[in-house]
Amino acid sequence: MIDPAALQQIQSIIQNGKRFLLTTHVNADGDGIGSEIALSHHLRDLGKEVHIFNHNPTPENLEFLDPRNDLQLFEAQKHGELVREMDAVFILDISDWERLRDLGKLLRALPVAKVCIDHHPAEDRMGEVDIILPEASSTGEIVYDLLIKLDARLQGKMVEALYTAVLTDTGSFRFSNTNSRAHEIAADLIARGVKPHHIYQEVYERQPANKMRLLGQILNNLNFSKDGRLVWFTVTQAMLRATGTQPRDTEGFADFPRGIDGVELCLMFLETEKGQTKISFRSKGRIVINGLANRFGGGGHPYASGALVDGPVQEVVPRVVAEAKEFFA
Ligand SMILES: [Mn+2]
Repeated sequence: MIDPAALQQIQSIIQNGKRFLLTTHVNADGDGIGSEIALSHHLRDLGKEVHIFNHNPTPENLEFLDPRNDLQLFEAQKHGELVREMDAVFILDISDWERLRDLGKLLRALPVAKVCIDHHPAEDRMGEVDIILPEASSTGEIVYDLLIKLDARLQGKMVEALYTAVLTDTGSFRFSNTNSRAHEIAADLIARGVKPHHIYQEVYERQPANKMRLLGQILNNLNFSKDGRLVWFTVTQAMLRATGTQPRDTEGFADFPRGIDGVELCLMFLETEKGQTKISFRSKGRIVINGLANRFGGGGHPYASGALVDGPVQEVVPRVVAEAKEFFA
């Protein structure tokens, strides 16, 4: 439930502002991008000027949401001045300044109205208005509720974007965050014109063959422990080079081994270009793992978390696996 006072504040921020900036976390996903697109359409319907700045190029499977190329790659040099001219900022699907990189630094110091909408358990206070609802399936769910309350005209790309947000963040309505609200919203969006098979094809059935080859290698080399309840794998830069893939192609891979009977916890270790280790923690729902992610400087949801650790995979993997094993005691 969106707090009525927060809703009123947002209404006045929108009413009083002319130029709006929208952003989301690094490695923007369907939820972040879907939320940006939906909200941007509403603001434009009201005659507002909208700029959407992200930190990475839009993943190919989400490009269908942005036929006009509204999503821009933020460059501090090029866009700094424009950002300073904004009347208000919407920060979506993230409540951590660090994960807004250079743009975060700039925004944090900027004396403009900031609205943060997120469903991750929050660390920082981000804006004048923070709508942080960890019980929501997705940021898309909160943005949908907000847009309904704002009497937005929900149609076209807006409904596709919201559907994509809920669909992707619930793992196609499979994960533990899938709630009745997510289904109700999906049903309403379908009634408003979304074609589920169309969205599914765009999001999930246009993957590059190279990505599947990389996945094949990974599935062939899974490591098991604790009687098959703990599974982990490593993706090295060498594997990416050999298959002609990018780090972003590993999106969703951490969820694959969940399909194996008996698996309770899956860890994916991704070697970054700079030699750090990016960890994805996925639990099937018995073990709460954001505490484990916290120990390595990360965070997230109880059953889906992440961390970025300074240190090479060879060193980080054994350390994290050893600590993960303690969760099975
Ligand atoms: Mn999300």
